[in-house]
Amino acid sequence: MTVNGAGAAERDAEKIWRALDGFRIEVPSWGFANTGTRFGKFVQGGAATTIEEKFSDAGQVNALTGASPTVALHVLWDLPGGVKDVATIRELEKKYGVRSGSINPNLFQDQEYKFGSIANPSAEIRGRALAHLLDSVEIGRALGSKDVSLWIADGSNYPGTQSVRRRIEWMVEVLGATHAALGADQRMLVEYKPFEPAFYHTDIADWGMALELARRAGPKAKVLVDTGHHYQGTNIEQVVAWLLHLGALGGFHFNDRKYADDDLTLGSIDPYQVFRIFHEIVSAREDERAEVAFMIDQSHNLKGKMEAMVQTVVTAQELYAKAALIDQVRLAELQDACRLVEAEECFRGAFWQDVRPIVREWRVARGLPVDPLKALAEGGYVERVTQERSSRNARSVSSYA
Ligand code: PSV
Ligand code: MN
Ligand code: MN
Repeated sequence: MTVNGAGAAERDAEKIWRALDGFRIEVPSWGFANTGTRFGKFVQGGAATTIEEKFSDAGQVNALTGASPTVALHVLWDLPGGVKDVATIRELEKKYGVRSGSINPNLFQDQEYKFGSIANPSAEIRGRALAHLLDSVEIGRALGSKDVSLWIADGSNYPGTQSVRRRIEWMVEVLGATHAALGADQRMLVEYKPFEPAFYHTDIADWGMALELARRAGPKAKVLVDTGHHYQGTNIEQVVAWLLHLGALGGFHFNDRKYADDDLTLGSIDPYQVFRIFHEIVSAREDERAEVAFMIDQSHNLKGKMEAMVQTVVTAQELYAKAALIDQVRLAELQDACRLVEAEECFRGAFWQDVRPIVREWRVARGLPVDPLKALAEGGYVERVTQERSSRNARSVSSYA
């Protein structure tokens, strides 16, 4: 394929191939485990219950899609022994051909975090939360993984029961100490969420709070945007544009939702929103884009875990390919001239284009299955692991929180 003298179709293909070659999205270990709602957990025969099974599943998703070479780990769920478990993880990385990605501390499950972790009024509990964060930094360093990804569930349920302002100071202190422990190649990502589990105030409720805490912590702290963590109607792509502008966007947790933090598969409800977010990334400067980690954060309660994950990665690739099709130069000209309808058509024309034939060609050229979901269905992996895992799944249900 050549750029010079190439027709529009060839230019489109070239753009898409380049975009796909550079596109990576991390899968979460917890996306392969049994999950449910706060009302109950639904057991799937093929769900992963051990860290080895999670690596095996992640390896399979990467083999089918070529786009997910790393798996996010949740410290308490995947490395209950802390740093001591690093050697096991290293073995699994070799065996299944996927590396450890972001390290997710767990500051929400322990009984002592009932009134908060890093914002708990008890200095002793804050100290233990910090110790867990420092362990997580150490795990990340030992595994050579770049990001320690923090979601802080702290908050309160009733007005007047906690001092919002003193809690800010406590968080600043702990996050500063965590930042100080980061290695040269490490970052910490600060995730926000408006509510749940807390229902009156959440200590890091939106991107402004996350940004300020990240800034106060230091230059290696960035903001993580989980697409499910906004009020309805929030213009998420505008948040993304601002964070890019400020050099503060560290990464994403992708999922979709209809109501709140539903953790549905990407693009299942509003693919146009994902396209709009990707447009902000694609139109950013190369150095800004390099800083943005794409991760999946989903909970597949009704769909098969493997099918849902492959479907998500494929959807992400297709929507990213669509965003790459936008003629950025032309769009900027139309925007500057305020030719509104033409600008809008230039933008959404890319969204409506069926990129799947080109994505299929790319898959073949890269030695990947032409249709990953079909290859999964025909490959026998799900049947095999269901047979191997079903008796254990029937007996015990792995914890999700
Ligand atoms: C919280 O809702 C969240 O999005 C955080 O990223 C957690 O780490 C993840 O879900 C798993 O509970
Ligand atoms: Mn998340
Ligand atoms: Mn969430």
